[in-house]
Amino acid sequence: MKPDMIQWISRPILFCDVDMDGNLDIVGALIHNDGNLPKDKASVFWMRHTGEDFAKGWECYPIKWSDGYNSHDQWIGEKWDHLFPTDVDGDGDTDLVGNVEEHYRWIEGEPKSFFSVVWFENSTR
Ligand SMILES: [Ca+2]
Ligand SMILES: [Ca+2]
Ligand SMILES: [Ca+2]
Repeated sequence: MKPDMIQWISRPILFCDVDMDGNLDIVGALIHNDGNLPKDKASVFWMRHTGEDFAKGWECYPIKWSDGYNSHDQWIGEKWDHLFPTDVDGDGDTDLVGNVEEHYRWIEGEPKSFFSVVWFENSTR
């Protein structure tokens, strides 16, 4: 069973050896559900494979917690589209690059849309 922090609708999911221990891990991201992605959900997460039983040998870590914004609308909220593993800073470990959309947030009475490209530096080493 998935840890509670990632029990939500998933978006990008990919295998990547985040901690370079020779075991492929899983990184992924979640999406809002009708504008809601609760603060207790990891909007971007890392599931580390411990190398033990494939069905049970997983530890789950948040890379980014949800911002908890709740618009109550279908297509509005924190929506991760892509994650791409690559060594952005050239230090030998694999970082993550992702993009996220947040549509029509109401800020000071005006609808605003945000499209962001985000780099998550790998700090496991
Ligand atoms: Ca690993
Ligand atoms: Ca790196
Ligand atoms: Ca690093």
